[in-house]
Amino acid sequence: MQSTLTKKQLGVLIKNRLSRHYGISAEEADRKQMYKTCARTVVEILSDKRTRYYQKLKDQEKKKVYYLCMEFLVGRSLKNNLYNLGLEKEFRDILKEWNFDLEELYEEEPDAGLGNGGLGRLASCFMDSLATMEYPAMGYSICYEYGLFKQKIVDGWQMELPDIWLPGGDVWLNQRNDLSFRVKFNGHVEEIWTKDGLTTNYSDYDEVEAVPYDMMISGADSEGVAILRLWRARDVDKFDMKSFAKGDYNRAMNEKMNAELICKVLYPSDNHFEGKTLRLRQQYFLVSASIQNIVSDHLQQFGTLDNFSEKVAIHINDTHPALCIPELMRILLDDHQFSWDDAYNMVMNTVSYTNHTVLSEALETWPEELLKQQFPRIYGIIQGLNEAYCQEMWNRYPGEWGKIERMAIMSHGQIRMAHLCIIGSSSVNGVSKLHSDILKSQVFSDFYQASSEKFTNVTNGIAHRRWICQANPRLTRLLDDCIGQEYKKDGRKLADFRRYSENRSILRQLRDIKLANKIDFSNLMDKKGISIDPHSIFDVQAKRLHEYKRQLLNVLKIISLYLDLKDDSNLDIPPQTFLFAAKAAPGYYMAKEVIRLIWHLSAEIEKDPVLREKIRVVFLENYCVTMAEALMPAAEISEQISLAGKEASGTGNMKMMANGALTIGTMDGANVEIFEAVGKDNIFIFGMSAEDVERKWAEGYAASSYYHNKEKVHRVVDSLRRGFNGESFDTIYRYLLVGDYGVGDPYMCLADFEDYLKVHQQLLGVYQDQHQWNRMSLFNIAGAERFAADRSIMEYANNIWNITPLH
Ligand code: 26Q
Repeated sequence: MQSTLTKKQLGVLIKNRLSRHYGISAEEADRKQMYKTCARTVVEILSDKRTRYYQKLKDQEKKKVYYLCMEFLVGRSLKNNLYNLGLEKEFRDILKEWNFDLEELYEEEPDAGLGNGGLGRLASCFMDSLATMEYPAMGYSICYEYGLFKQKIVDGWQMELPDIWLPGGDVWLNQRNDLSFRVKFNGHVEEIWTKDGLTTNYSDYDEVEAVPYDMMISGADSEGVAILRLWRARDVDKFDMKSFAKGDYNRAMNEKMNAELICKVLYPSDNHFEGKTLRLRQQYFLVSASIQNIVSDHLQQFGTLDNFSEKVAIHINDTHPALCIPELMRILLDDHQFSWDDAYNMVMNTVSYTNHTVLSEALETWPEELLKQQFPRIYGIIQGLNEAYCQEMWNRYPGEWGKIERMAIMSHGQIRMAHLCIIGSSSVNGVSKLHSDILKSQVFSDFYQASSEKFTNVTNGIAHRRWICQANPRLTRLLDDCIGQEYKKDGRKLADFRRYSENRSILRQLRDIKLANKIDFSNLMDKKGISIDPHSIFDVQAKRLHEYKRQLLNVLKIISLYLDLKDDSNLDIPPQTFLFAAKAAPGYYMAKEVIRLIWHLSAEIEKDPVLREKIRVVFLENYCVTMAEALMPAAEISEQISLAGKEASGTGNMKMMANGALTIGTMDGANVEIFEAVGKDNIFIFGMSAEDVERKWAEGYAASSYYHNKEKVHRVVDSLRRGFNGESFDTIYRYLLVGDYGVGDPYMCLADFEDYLKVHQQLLGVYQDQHQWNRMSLFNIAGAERFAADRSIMEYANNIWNITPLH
């Protein structure tokens, strides 16, 4: 990677800044001061770079994409930006002269945890690709004061603590004092007939000011900088003078508190819809501020909206920003006097939508009444869209009331946000081949029949520079030696690594690298008082805790092994460490129960000095991006065991394979494409396919039949009642056998259990043959070739957004 600043120049920049901010010299600074100063220096470098880049973009009048998402799981920024700017060495060297260790400074930075998991991390990986490939792009989200909660486990039970990231994280945010927009809530809408036709009058509304804070993300070895614009809510009338004058001080202050409540905290539910009014207000706040900003920028540059959809693409990441569709309609209709049809066509030609889930409990539906009360004008426009669409379908499918009812935006007093998105977008995509097929054939099949041209797939990808080059420098050096540097900008080149599959020296080096990474990770854990044997197999399941992801199935497997070992402690199995990392949504009882089970099982095993040499269970507290960056390079087995048909894609699966872990998984989400990439000999697949699952439901599924007929199932399930570490897990026992509907758990753990055990045994057998294992690992690293976020972004750019890079 290129750099333009010398160590000396950097030294001057940093010293000047230290003296300006703190009045101290480099030798006097403490670590925190030095971290902040380095971060501020990087921000200054980025600002210059951005100015140059944005001028070029403007000169070229390029079409731009705006990526709207309620979450961006950014993680840390210092290391990523230094790496991408090609300045890591210069910073490291100058800091060393002042007795600072750059790696230690990195540790000073809190994670920007403005996301729940996969969806938010994907958005962040995409920003990296957009900047690196010099696509004109901007991300929009909310500047939450508190990100995703910090997890603490007390006696096995998850507790949530606030994530206070801004002191320390704020250095990356540039407040744009010159820019703000007003977002209107509540009030009344009147329709008025004038000589020019129907107009609307909106009155009695409340207003909140949206103030942008920009985070800059450097492209890697490129001129590009992506801006992530985070909105903060501020009270418009800083103070309610009327109440104040009347002596009502509390009320005068309360008004202000209400506005600022909007960006107080990120909702912590992942893959689960929570119909809270404040969440809806957050969504509209993001959407309204962003769309106003986009339209006003466009007008400033072009002086007209006639070419809007030729110059602007707006992408909505899941349905959460769906209100941008009626919001853009509103601006075109009310502020710019577009006709309804022109406005609708303009919106449709501008907006595209990605779906991230097929779980019915995650699909957003909001009560009509709530929308009507919160944003009456937006409600009216949604009604209009609904009526027009139903009419169109009526003309197309006369008499098919059932079908039209199924497709409507509004039904039974609810607004279906996914339908609004499909109807208001020109493109709808899923995030893996299987997922996109399920959207077409099941979830949105009526829409697919009506408008098949809208539907497409873009399989997810990861920022491989972050997840390989930055997170795993040892592997990066080996790759550089073997296949050169090209893969950094062109992920497909990773495929060249396949050439080394018969090279014993390279395979041994791969093994040494994995061991060194495992030792690093256990040293890191040592500091937290957790002891892990780096010579045991690292078997990792790291992802949000959710029933469909089946952490419970993994636990059942471990219990089975544990019971085997209790029966015969001489059992010949290689030592294994089962690592779990997962946050549960705070109100998700069953998820918290599973954490409790993992924790007590771990405690029970720890008490047995013989057994714990063979298997150990570790629950890693407070999983976050930074922990993932240490964990992925150390993982040997990647657990991707969701019930087939439920995981839209998964991206942890890609991160682990890229770092040489082998997948044990079901044919779900992107696992299917990982299987295609590495071939059947380099992955451990088990369990029912998505079709098998459908068939099983149709035939009639009963968990108890597995319990009664399969001896191993019986034994494991019974052990839950007896419990571990003195705690019973009767709730989980009943969940598995009875569930909410009397047929057992809805994610069919017991149905896949025996096959899972069998394939896991097989995997342990292969592990004994180190040469074979390393070869498989190599094929996984090479196979990660197609899972670079750069590839995903190129597909979006070419097939959906129709944008081209700067050069
Ligand atoms: C919605 C309404 C109210 C409150 C919260 C939410 C909400 C928040 C987050 C709903 C869903 C999410 C997150 C979903 C998510 O992360 N999905 C994951 O997206 C990844 C990227 O495409 C996929 O790889 C995963 O398979 C998918 O589960």
